[in-house]
Amino acid sequence: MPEAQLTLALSKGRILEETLPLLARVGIVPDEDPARSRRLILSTSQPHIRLLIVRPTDVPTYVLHGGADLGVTGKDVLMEQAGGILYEPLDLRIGHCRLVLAGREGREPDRAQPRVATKYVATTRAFFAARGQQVDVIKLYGSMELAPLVDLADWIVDLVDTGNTLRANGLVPLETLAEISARLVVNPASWKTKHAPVRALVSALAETIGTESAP
Ligand code: PRT
Ligand code: MG
Repeated sequence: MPEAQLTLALSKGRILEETLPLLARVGIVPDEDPARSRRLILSTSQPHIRLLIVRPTDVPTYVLHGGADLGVTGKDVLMEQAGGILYEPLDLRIGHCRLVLAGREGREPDRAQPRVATKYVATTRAFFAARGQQVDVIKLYGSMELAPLVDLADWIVDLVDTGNTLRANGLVPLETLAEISARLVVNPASWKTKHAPVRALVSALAETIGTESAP
Protein backbone atom coordinates (compact mmCIF):
# COMPACT_ATOMS: atom_id res chain seq x y z
CA MET A 1 0.00 0.00 0.00
CA PRO A 2 1.45 3.44 -0.87
CA GLU A 3 2.20 5.69 2.08
CA ALA A 4 -0.65 8.16 2.83
CA GLN A 5 -0.10 11.74 1.66
CA LEU A 6 0.44 14.23 4.49
CA THR A 7 -0.17 17.97 4.15
CA LEU A 8 1.50 20.20 6.71
CA ALA A 9 0.37 23.86 7.09
CA LEU A 10 3.24 26.09 8.18
CA SER A 11 2.99 29.65 9.53
CA LYS A 12 4.79 32.09 7.30
CA GLY A 13 6.76 34.88 8.93
CA ARG A 14 8.90 34.62 12.01
CA ILE A 15 7.82 31.08 13.00
CA LEU A 16 8.75 29.75 9.55
CA GLU A 17 12.41 30.67 10.02
CA GLU A 18 12.60 28.35 13.02
CA THR A 19 10.29 25.65 11.61
CA LEU A 20 12.35 24.91 8.49
CA PRO A 21 15.53 23.90 10.38
CA LEU A 22 13.41 21.68 12.63
CA LEU A 23 11.84 19.95 9.62
CA ALA A 24 15.27 19.59 8.00
CA ARG A 25 16.46 17.70 11.07
CA VAL A 26 13.75 15.07 10.48
CA GLY A 27 14.59 14.89 6.77
CA ILE A 28 11.86 17.14 5.36
CA VAL A 29 13.31 19.80 3.04
CA PRO A 30 11.09 21.85 0.71
CA ASP A 31 11.98 21.61 -2.98
CA GLU A 32 11.93 25.42 -3.19
CA ASP A 33 12.81 28.06 -0.59
CA PRO A 34 9.41 29.08 0.89
CA ALA A 35 10.74 32.52 1.80
CA ARG A 36 11.42 33.21 -1.90
CA SER A 37 8.99 31.05 -3.82
CA ARG A 38 5.59 32.39 -4.79
CA ARG A 39 4.12 28.91 -4.66
CA LEU A 40 1.75 28.28 -1.79
CA ILE A 41 2.08 24.47 -1.95
CA LEU A 42 5.58 23.04 -1.84
CA SER A 43 6.66 19.47 -2.43
CA THR A 44 9.46 18.19 -0.23
CA SER A 45 12.33 15.71 -0.15
CA GLN A 46 9.78 13.20 1.19
CA PRO A 47 7.39 12.30 -1.65
CA HIS A 48 4.41 11.77 0.69
CA ILE A 49 4.80 15.13 2.53
CA ARG A 50 3.84 18.54 1.13
CA LEU A 51 3.82 21.96 2.79
CA LEU A 52 1.29 24.80 2.72
CA ILE A 53 2.61 28.27 3.59
CA VAL A 54 -0.19 30.30 5.22
CA ARG A 55 -0.73 33.09 7.74
CA PRO A 56 -0.29 31.98 11.35
CA THR A 57 -3.91 32.89 12.11
CA ASP A 58 -5.13 30.73 9.20
CA VAL A 59 -3.30 27.55 10.27
CA PRO A 60 -6.04 26.38 12.71
CA THR A 61 -8.68 26.84 9.98
CA TYR A 62 -6.77 24.71 7.45
CA VAL A 63 -6.17 21.97 9.99
CA LEU A 64 -9.65 22.05 11.52
CA HIS A 65 -11.41 21.71 8.17
CA GLY A 66 -9.02 19.15 6.72
CA GLY A 67 -7.18 21.41 4.23
CA ALA A 68 -4.09 20.19 6.05
CA ASP A 69 -3.48 17.13 8.22
CA LEU A 70 -1.04 18.91 10.51
CA GLY A 71 -0.06 22.48 11.25
CA VAL A 72 2.44 24.66 13.05
CA THR A 73 1.29 27.84 14.77
CA GLY A 74 1.71 29.87 17.94
CA LYS A 75 0.00 28.96 21.19
CA ASP A 76 -1.35 32.54 21.20
CA VAL A 77 -3.27 31.79 17.99
CA LEU A 78 -4.54 28.46 19.33
CA MET A 79 -5.70 29.98 22.63
CA GLU A 80 -7.58 32.67 20.76
CA GLN A 81 -9.22 30.46 18.11
CA ALA A 82 -9.14 26.73 18.42
CA GLY A 83 -10.48 26.12 21.89
CA GLY A 84 -9.05 22.63 22.28
CA ILE A 85 -10.70 21.07 19.18
CA LEU A 86 -7.40 20.30 17.47
CA TYR A 87 -4.99 17.70 18.82
CA GLU A 88 -1.91 19.46 20.08
CA PRO A 89 0.61 16.67 20.60
CA LEU A 90 3.82 18.67 20.64
CA ASP A 91 5.37 21.87 21.94
CA LEU A 92 7.96 22.59 19.24
CA ARG A 93 9.94 24.86 21.59
CA ILE A 94 10.37 27.57 18.95
CA GLY A 95 8.79 31.01 18.56
CA HIS A 96 9.08 31.75 22.26
CA CYS A 97 7.49 34.88 23.69
CA ARG A 98 5.01 35.91 26.40
CA LEU A 99 1.46 37.21 26.14
CA VAL A 100 1.34 40.13 28.58
CA LEU A 101 -0.87 42.84 29.94
CA ALA A 102 1.00 46.14 29.60
CA GLY A 103 0.36 49.79 30.36
CA ARG A 104 2.06 53.17 30.57
CA GLU A 105 4.80 53.35 33.13
CA GLY A 106 3.59 54.84 36.42
CA ARG A 107 0.02 55.40 35.19
CA GLU A 108 -3.16 53.97 36.68
CA PRO A 109 -6.22 53.62 34.38
CA ASP A 110 -8.22 56.86 34.11
CA ARG A 111 -11.46 55.04 33.54
CA ALA A 112 -13.56 53.28 36.19
CA GLN A 113 -13.91 50.42 33.71
CA PRO A 114 -10.48 50.13 32.07
CA ARG A 115 -10.19 49.75 28.31
CA VAL A 116 -7.90 47.06 26.93
CA ALA A 117 -6.76 47.13 23.28
CA THR A 118 -5.70 43.83 21.74
CA LYS A 119 -5.98 41.44 18.84
CA TYR A 120 -6.48 38.67 21.41
CA VAL A 121 -10.09 39.57 22.26
CA ALA A 122 -11.30 36.15 23.45
CA THR A 123 -8.17 35.44 25.50
CA THR A 124 -8.31 38.89 27.09
CA ARG A 125 -12.01 38.56 27.95
CA ALA A 126 -11.39 35.16 29.54
CA PHE A 127 -8.45 36.51 31.56
CA PHE A 128 -10.42 39.39 33.07
CA ALA A 129 -13.59 37.31 33.53
CA ALA A 130 -11.59 34.79 35.57
CA ARG A 131 -10.53 37.66 37.83
CA GLY A 132 -14.05 39.07 38.03
CA GLN A 133 -12.81 42.40 36.67
CA GLN A 134 -14.98 44.42 34.27
CA VAL A 135 -13.11 45.85 31.27
CA ASP A 136 -13.96 47.10 27.78
CA VAL A 137 -12.01 45.14 25.18
CA ILE A 138 -11.18 46.99 21.95
CA LYS A 139 -10.15 44.93 18.92
CA LEU A 140 -7.06 46.04 17.00
CA TYR A 141 -5.24 44.18 14.21
CA GLY A 142 -1.70 45.38 14.98
CA SER A 143 0.54 48.00 16.61
CA MET A 144 -1.30 47.64 19.91
CA GLU A 145 1.48 49.64 21.62
CA LEU A 146 0.06 52.82 20.11
CA ALA A 147 -3.33 52.61 21.84
CA PRO A 148 -2.30 53.70 25.38
CA LEU A 149 -0.16 56.54 23.98
CA VAL A 150 -3.17 58.28 22.44
CA ASP A 151 -5.49 57.20 25.28
CA LEU A 152 -7.48 54.89 23.05
CA ALA A 153 -6.98 52.35 25.84
CA ASP A 154 -5.55 52.12 29.35
CA TRP A 155 -3.89 48.77 28.77
CA ILE A 156 -2.92 46.41 25.96
CA VAL A 157 -2.61 42.65 25.75
CA ASP A 158 0.19 41.77 23.32
CA LEU A 159 3.14 39.49 22.70
CA VAL A 160 6.52 40.46 24.11
CA ASP A 161 9.88 38.93 23.40
CA THR A 162 12.80 41.20 24.35
CA GLY A 163 10.51 43.97 25.64
CA ASN A 164 12.21 46.49 23.37
CA THR A 165 9.00 47.46 21.59
CA LEU A 166 7.18 48.12 24.87
CA ARG A 167 10.10 50.13 26.26
CA ALA A 168 10.44 52.21 23.10
CA ASN A 169 6.83 53.29 23.62
CA GLY A 170 7.01 53.99 27.36
CA LEU A 171 5.05 50.86 28.27
CA VAL A 172 5.79 48.26 30.94
CA PRO A 173 4.57 44.68 31.34
CA LEU A 174 2.13 44.40 34.25
CA GLU A 175 1.22 40.70 34.19
CA THR A 176 1.91 37.59 32.12
CA LEU A 177 -1.19 35.87 30.72
CA ALA A 178 0.71 32.98 29.12
CA GLU A 179 4.10 31.69 28.04
CA ILE A 180 3.94 31.20 24.26
CA SER A 181 5.69 28.85 21.86
CA ALA A 182 4.82 27.24 18.53
CA ARG A 183 2.82 24.00 18.64
CA LEU A 184 2.21 21.12 16.28
CA VAL A 185 -1.52 20.57 15.76
CA VAL A 186 -3.27 17.64 14.10
CA ASN A 187 -6.66 17.26 12.43
CA PRO A 188 -8.61 14.72 14.55
CA ALA A 189 -9.77 12.73 11.49
CA SER A 190 -6.21 12.53 10.11
CA TRP A 191 -5.03 11.36 13.50
CA LYS A 192 -7.29 8.32 13.06
CA THR A 193 -7.24 7.63 9.31
CA LYS A 194 -3.53 8.40 8.75
CA HIS A 195 -2.36 7.33 12.15
CA ALA A 196 0.91 5.61 11.13
CA PRO A 197 2.49 8.46 9.10
CA VAL A 198 1.14 11.15 11.45
CA ARG A 199 2.49 9.28 14.47
CA ALA A 200 5.84 8.75 12.71
CA LEU A 201 6.19 12.48 12.04
CA VAL A 202 5.16 13.48 15.57
CA SER A 203 7.61 10.98 17.06
CA ALA A 204 10.48 12.08 14.82
CA LEU A 205 9.91 15.73 15.75
CA ALA A 206 9.56 14.87 19.44
CA GLU A 207 12.83 12.97 19.32
CA THR A 208 14.76 15.72 17.55
CA ILE A 209 13.64 18.40 20.01
CA GLY A 210 14.22 16.06 22.95
CA THR A 211 10.74 15.90 24.40
CA GLU A 212 7.96 13.40 25.02
CA SER A 213 4.87 13.87 22.84
CA ALA A 214 1.38 13.35 24.22
CA PRO A 215 0.12 9.76 23.83
O1 PRT B 1 -0.14 37.59 9.37
P1 PRT B 1 -0.69 37.53 10.77
O2 PRT B 1 -1.19 38.84 11.27
O3 PRT B 1 -1.62 36.36 10.97
O4 PRT B 1 0.57 37.17 11.69
P2 PRT B 1 1.79 38.10 12.09
O5 PRT B 1 2.09 39.12 11.05
O6 PRT B 1 1.58 38.55 13.49
O7 PRT B 1 2.95 36.99 12.00
P3 PRT B 1 4.43 36.99 12.56
O8 PRT B 1 5.32 36.52 11.47
O9 PRT B 1 4.75 38.26 13.29
O10 PRT B 1 4.34 35.79 13.63
C1 PRT B 1 3.50 35.89 14.71
C2 PRT B 1 3.70 34.72 15.63
O11 PRT B 1 5.05 34.61 16.04
C3 PRT B 1 2.88 34.92 16.89
O12 PRT B 1 1.58 34.38 16.72
C4 PRT B 1 3.71 34.23 17.98
O13 PRT B 1 3.28 32.89 18.12
C5 PRT B 1 5.15 34.27 17.42
N1 PRT B 1 5.99 35.30 18.08
C6 PRT B 1 7.10 35.04 18.80
C7 PRT B 1 5.86 36.64 18.03
C8 PRT B 1 6.91 37.20 18.79
N2 PRT B 1 7.67 36.18 19.25
C9 PRT B 1 7.03 38.65 18.91
N3 PRT B 1 7.97 39.16 19.55
N4 PRT B 1 4.95 37.44 17.44
C10 PRT B 1 5.07 38.78 17.54
N5 PRT B 1 6.07 39.41 18.26
C11 PRT B 1 6.07 40.89 18.23
C12 PRT B 1 5.81 41.61 19.55
O14 PRT B 1 4.43 41.72 19.77
C13 PRT B 1 6.47 42.97 19.29
O15 PRT B 1 5.56 43.85 18.66
O16 PRT B 1 7.33 41.34 17.83
C14 PRT B 1 7.59 42.64 18.30
C15 PRT B 1 8.98 42.66 18.87
O17 PRT B 1 9.02 42.10 20.18
P4 PRT B 1 10.05 42.62 21.28
O18 PRT B 1 9.41 42.37 22.63
O19 PRT B 1 11.28 41.76 21.10
O20 PRT B 1 10.33 44.06 21.01
MG1 MG C 1 1.15 40.62 10.25
